[in-house]
Amino acid sequence: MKRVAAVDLGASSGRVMAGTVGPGVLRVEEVRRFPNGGVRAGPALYWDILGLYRETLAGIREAGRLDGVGIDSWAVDYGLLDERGALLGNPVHYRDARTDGVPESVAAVVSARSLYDVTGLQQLPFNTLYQLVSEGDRLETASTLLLIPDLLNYWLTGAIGAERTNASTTQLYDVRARTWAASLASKVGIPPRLLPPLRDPGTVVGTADELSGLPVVAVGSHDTASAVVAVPASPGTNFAYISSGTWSLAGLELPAPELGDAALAANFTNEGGVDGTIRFLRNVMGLWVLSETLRTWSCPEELPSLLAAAAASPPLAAVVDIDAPEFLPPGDMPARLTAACRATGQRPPSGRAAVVRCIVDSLAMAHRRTIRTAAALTGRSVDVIHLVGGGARNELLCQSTADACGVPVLAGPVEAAALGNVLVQARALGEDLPDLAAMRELVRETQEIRRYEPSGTADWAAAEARLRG
Ligand code: ADP
Ligand code: LRH
Repeated sequence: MKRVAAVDLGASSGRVMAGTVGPGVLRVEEVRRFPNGGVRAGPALYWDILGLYRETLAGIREAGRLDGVGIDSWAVDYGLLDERGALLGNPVHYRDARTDGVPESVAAVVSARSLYDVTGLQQLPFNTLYQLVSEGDRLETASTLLLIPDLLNYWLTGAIGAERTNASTTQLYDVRARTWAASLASKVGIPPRLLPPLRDPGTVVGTADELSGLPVVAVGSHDTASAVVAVPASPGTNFAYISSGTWSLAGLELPAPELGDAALAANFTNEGGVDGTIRFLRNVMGLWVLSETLRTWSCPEELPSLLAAAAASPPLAAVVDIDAPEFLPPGDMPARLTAACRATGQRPPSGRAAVVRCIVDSLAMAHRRTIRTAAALTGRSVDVIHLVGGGARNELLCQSTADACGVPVLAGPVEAAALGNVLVQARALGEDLPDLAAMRELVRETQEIRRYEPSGTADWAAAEARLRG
């Protein structure tokens, strides 16, 4: 039996969970949860990285006796270290506007096709490559780049390295060779010396002096990689997954990257998973639009009652393309939804319940489009969708996703990323969990999962046509 702490830092909240793993046993309990999000200071949007480190340390100390700790977080963002190992500037939030226009300038140097050939990554304006290019001359004073979990691991242990699943989200990683794409980095003006040695999930990074020598284990440090470890898929099923939180990461698990022209045109990503798997998925804008709407209305605590009211409003009265770029930056989402409805000739939702219904329907519609495209691009069929993460608590979203996609949705676990983190640590520390199938079986046997059948009550195909205007 092992007892480990999983530090899971999401864009909306961070948590330290204590996990117990043994034969037939998988339990996680929340030790500490703390809010996370952007901090605007002057012209820039930052993360409160020192606050996150402080909360992480406090949570691990609160967890009691432990055999290890592992950290996962949202992807792409980083800190730069100087040659002394001190942090050069506060990590910038991926929703900051500093990369506006950068993808276009990079495209003039490296074509989208050759970028995709090497990295297999979805074009998102905030990919680490674009963020680094936007730093300009500042890169000259830096000696090392550390992604967020690697930065916290470094502060805990003094060890420098880049965990592979998160490295695969930078657009500086060669998805086939499984090395840094050093010549691509040079071509776009990023010094390859910044890129630290790669490490695999499941390796021990070092020990934390501040925590009485506790072993620190590299997990799938990209939160989505950890979440997909804990997708409770049964062997032999044709499953898709949606890791539903701030983003909806919707797609398939593949044994090898899919880098064809159609995948490039559909802007699908090939991220590296635990045990050499590939996550072939698209970033769908996610529950961010809903949480930002509630922030605009100053009523984040009213989420459950607003969802209940939305469930009682008519479905598909208005749907928008939730993946449109205007929904990426922070701001007044209800106003943006109104504009998007008008632009497609639809009557904008009136009243809060209708606005929430419009967001949930639009998100379910994007799930439909993305899962169907993933299936078509790979020639696979999808018989069931596993929806994990905070969105599994949203019954309206789960039911609407089953309805939109026309297949059952199995919702849960809610804390999938923490569970995947705990499982990979437990294996690294000697528990008998030989492969992903064994880990998923343990999740299936021990965690609460709820099934939603497609109800067939609304015409999603007609609404999809309307969305195009
Ligand atoms: P992240 O890891 O990206 O921060 P989470 O997986 O923690 O995201 O999911 C957060 C989302 O879960 C919230 O934005 C919210 O929409 C949803 N959520 C949390 N609690 C509830 C609840 N009680 N009912 C419905 N949805 C919820
Ligand atoms: C989800 C996530 C996602 C990334 C985004 C930046 O938390 O890691 O996989 O694309 O954050």
